[in-house]
Amino acid sequence: MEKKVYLFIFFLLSWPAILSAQIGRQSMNSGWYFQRADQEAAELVNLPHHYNEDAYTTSKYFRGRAVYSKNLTFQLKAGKDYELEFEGVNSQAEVYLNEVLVGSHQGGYTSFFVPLNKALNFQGENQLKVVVENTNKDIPPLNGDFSIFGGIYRSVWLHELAPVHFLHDTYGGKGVQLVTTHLEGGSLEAQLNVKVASKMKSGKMRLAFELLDEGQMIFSRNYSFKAHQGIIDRNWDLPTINGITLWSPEQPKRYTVKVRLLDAKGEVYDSFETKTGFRTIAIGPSNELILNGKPLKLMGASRHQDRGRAGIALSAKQHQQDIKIMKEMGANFVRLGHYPQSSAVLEACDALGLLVWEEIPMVDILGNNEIFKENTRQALKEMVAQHRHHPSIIIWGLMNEPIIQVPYRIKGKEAQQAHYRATKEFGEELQQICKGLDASRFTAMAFHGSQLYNEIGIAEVPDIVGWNLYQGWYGEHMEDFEQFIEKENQKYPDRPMIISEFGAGGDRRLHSTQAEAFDFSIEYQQELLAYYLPIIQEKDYLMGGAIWNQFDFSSALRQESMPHINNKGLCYADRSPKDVYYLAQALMSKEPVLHLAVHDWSNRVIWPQDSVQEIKVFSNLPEVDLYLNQEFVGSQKVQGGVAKWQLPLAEGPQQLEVRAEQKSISKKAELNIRYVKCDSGKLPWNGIGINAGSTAYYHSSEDDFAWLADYPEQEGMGHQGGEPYKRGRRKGTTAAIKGTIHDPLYQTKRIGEFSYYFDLPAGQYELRLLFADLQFHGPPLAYDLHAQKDSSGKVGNMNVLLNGEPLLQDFSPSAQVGGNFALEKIFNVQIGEPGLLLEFKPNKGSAFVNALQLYPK
Ligand code: GCB
Repeated sequence: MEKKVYLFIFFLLSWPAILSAQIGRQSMNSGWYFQRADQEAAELVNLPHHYNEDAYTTSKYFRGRAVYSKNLTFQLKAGKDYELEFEGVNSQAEVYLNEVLVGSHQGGYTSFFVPLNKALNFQGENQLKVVVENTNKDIPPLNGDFSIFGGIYRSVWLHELAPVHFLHDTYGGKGVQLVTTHLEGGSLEAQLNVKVASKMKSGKMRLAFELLDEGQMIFSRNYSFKAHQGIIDRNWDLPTINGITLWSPEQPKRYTVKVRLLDAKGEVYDSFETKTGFRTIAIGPSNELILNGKPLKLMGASRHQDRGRAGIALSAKQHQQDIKIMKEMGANFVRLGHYPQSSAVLEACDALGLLVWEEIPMVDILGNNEIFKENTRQALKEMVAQHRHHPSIIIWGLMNEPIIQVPYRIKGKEAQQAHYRATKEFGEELQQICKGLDASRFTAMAFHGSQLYNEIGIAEVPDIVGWNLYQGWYGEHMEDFEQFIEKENQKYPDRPMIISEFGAGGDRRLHSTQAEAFDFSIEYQQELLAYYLPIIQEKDYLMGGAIWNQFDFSSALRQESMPHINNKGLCYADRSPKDVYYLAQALMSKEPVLHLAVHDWSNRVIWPQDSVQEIKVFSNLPEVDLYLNQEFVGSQKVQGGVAKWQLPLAEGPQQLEVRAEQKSISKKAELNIRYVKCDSGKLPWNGIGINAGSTAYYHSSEDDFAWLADYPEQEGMGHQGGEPYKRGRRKGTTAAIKGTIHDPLYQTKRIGEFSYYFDLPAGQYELRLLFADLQFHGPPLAYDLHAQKDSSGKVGNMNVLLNGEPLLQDFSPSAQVGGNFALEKIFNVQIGEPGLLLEFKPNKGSAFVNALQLYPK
């Protein structure tokens, strides 16, 4: 209880604003020579730039050194001071001017300044060289589920400094801060803090402060001070400013702050201008967020900073677009996982009205040494200094799942315990540093669903405990989620709690009428979020939740259905929404939402057994009506954002329409249905494919071929015997399959002794059998198993018979190509009546097949 009272009082105070410099700044983004250490020739590039295209194709992407160089071509004025501002270089940088080291920086997500004068040549050429490294030995994060793209991936600016100018602090925070000391109703009390560097020995200076509302000045003041050589630190209490409209997600009201630095004659030396907003935050009696005196449930998603092939080298417009997509979804909250992001992101959150949790990249494990710790402290100090003026930020994140890697990296119980203690102690230190810098916001840490965080006491450290919970995904049962949070609330009723992550993978190529965890079907992702979201909204004791993740993102080390991509996004990497985006919208937005969730799977090539398809509508309207081919199907009440129909569908194009009479709105979509059957005497439309060992359909736009789920024989088609290959409770593997782009097709297989039958008309067919041994992990053995002894004991072999005749004998895919490698066998087969029977018979181990495909010739 004590803690809550403390929070309430402290956070009622508002936040400081720091204003950004506007004059004397030139872009340095164009025309850099770039060379990666492993490449022979330099190439000309523009910034933002990154050097890890390979993060999309290999987990062994380049981690190392690259050099960027360019000539400074600006007109330099003698007597002036110059400095460079780097908005972000991943992960460390050394800056050389004319071969003299003029600055360096550790940490890839915050900005830094480099003074140039000590090596500047005012007469001749100035060669600038930036040596970049994306290795992270002692720089957070040591580990993490995202790619560490190297490069100068945010903008670079050259600043020309006046003899008297605003001075940024050691951590890159700007030299002007407007700190709110009290805010009640529309009355603002604030302090203006200014740091100035002066080369002038004496002289009267004036500071002109203005606050503007839509271009109209609503407040102005002049403050005088005496210049002297060196650093001048001054604070002024502003008189109360009345009539302030508070900033909130619904009304992200911003004011323009202008501060100019002038001499007695009125000459302007430096100026700052920025947009800012005023709001209060507190934690209420039920641990809810109180914004401007009113409770507000935080609902939204997390966002990583990369975008498809552009990686992390993005324009301000691209960053803004992401925030716009989230705002349009109805989110009022974004977690910037797992590092400080571009100022363009935060400006967009200020402008559009999204509350922000921003965090430092202390992810997965603490580097228990002084260099790592110092780099982490620095990341925190820089994040707070550089972004504290954004009204959107309400939470500073200190650690994400900080002990998850301990069991894998630290051997021995005692050593592990010591590491847990060190992590807690360091957590306490970060908490203290953060509060010392900015007591006007909350701190949070995000924990994976382990009780260890409670046991080692680190859960007591931050103001808010974030839980990253994946019951029903990594964990077995979805329902365990509710149990987990209920228990936490019972045990720690005074602890503010937020669901900092929850989600499931979704791959538009995979669809299932029996969706299950780790099939990566679009349908399972929808089911999981349809379960979690309403619970998070309903539980009063939860401060809110952030879906993991708004966008599919790059994670070079991750494998799964789309190797190197984490596909838990509500949107694809190209930012187009998955249907599930509209579920989130239905549950978050105040605008009417009506969406037919059929866009991710509009071309359905399916078994006749699946002729009754579940059609879902995502909506926030109470009741919706469905029409099929202009005929009324029925009305449904919307529950938890979803209305569902089991709809028998005929073959061919089907026109769906959903209407919400209450709002007179409607949405239309077309579904194309094709049934694959071979008992009718006619040839299937363009062949048959079976995704063996999986209940998911697979349809890739790469070759527009639709593979059916692996169903037992019925009406002349399907398998008999065998079973899906399982590891534990999951079907198939998540390991990447080499030699193919169709990983999901190969990631499951049917094993044992089994057959497939197709009641096809007599004729000529092309038969393709697709194999990848998911149980063998060694290199390929010699082709002929009789000649080469199998020493692994795991390499099996099988016979495959076609209508009783041998098709493949003593056949072992792993002997030929090793494990997890795609091997395709193609046959021209002539069949007579009665159809095509394929038998898979084990010789050693079990027989298997990953997919099979038949084309009429
Ligand atoms: C987590 C991590 C996040 C991962 C996510 C996942 O708990 O915090 O970085 O990306 O799980 O998708 O597994």
